[in-house]
Amino acid sequence: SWRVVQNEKSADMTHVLQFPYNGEAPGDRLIKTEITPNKDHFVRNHGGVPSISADAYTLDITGLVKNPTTLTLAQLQDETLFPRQTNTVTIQCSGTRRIEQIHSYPGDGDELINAPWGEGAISTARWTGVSLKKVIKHCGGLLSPADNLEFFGADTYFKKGQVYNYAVSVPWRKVQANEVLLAWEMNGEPLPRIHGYPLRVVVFGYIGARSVKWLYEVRAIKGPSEAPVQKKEYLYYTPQVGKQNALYSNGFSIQDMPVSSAIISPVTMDQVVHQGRVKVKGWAYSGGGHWPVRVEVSGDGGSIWYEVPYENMSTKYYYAWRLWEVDLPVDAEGWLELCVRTWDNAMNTQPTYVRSAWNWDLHVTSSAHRIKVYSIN
Ligand code: MTE
Ligand code: MO
Repeated sequence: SWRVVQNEKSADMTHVLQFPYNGEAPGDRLIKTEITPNKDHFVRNHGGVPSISADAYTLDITGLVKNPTTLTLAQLQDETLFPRQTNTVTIQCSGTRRIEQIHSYPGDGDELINAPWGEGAISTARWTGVSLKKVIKHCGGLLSPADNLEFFGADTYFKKGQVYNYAVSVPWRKVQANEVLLAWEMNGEPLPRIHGYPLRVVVFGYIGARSVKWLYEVRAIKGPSEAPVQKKEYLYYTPQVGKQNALYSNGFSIQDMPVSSAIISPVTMDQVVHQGRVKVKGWAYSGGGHWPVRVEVSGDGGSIWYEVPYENMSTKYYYAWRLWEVDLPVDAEGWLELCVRTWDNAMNTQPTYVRSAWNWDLHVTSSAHRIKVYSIN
């Protein structure tokens, strides 16, 4: 695994966990370009990195489909069978900015190690592959009562003394909307091994956990997957739930990612020397088929908000983040709290404080992002 990491990722990635390997791009490298270079795309792994030969690779379509089918990679790439599709899509881990929840209150701790992500568990790529909808159609469609598709990854992971393949599911209506891609290319290159070579799922606007890497089977089922990652992880609990009363049924399954944003530059504790202004930069994203339309930044902890000029926001894609920057007027000296909040096209915005959305598994830290800087005028 380390050889793969060294070959495929930038040498200075911030290692959020060493094993399984989890990393994010350091500092403002994350937002140098709206399409993240493959070497800087964050990595989230539950286990090791499988080594799969593209020549020997097959994808099994099983379960409640009319004609269960096995497809080679060459067949999936055959444009006489399936039209090829490229989409610019942001993948965001629901652990993004978890460190703020940990600082607010780490809770009782799950039996899992929750990776202490910063602002970088989100990245954007141009993914090329085939729409899963077309592949299911090729197999003659679903049989009643199938309403979900389960994805199996070739990596194994441990939970409570048992070994599982990574498996999750998405509802069929998500696939029908052409928002689920089976991708073999990332930014015009074959999928790097660490990102799921030779084939992965990319689910637009959903939590990253559904975008299964090293995909080897798609199974049509009734109801969501019973696999532990689907059923026991990525649940959103109320603030009253902790170790003593955490019933999985008290959490709901996280799917669409909400609107959120982060300041990437300056960083917390920076000394900002300015002439009544400070340059602030970051990202803004909304899942579920929404996109950011307005970013607002405040230099006083959120009393007065300044709109980021629209021309200072990067390209609008339906399924990707937007980078932004602004020269924020700041007339105070001393410690300042800079913060950002974003509105999406459905008029959703972010919770005000991290504590008001604290949850036991420390997922989806989407509150206004706040950093402290020292200002010298
Ligand atoms: N797929 C497999 N097979 N195994 C995994 O551990 N992690 C998921 C998802 N797909 C995972 C997986 C999670 S939680 C996220 S956030 C994304 O992959 C991250 O994708 P990336 O590593 O390409 O950035
Ligand atoms: Mo994730």
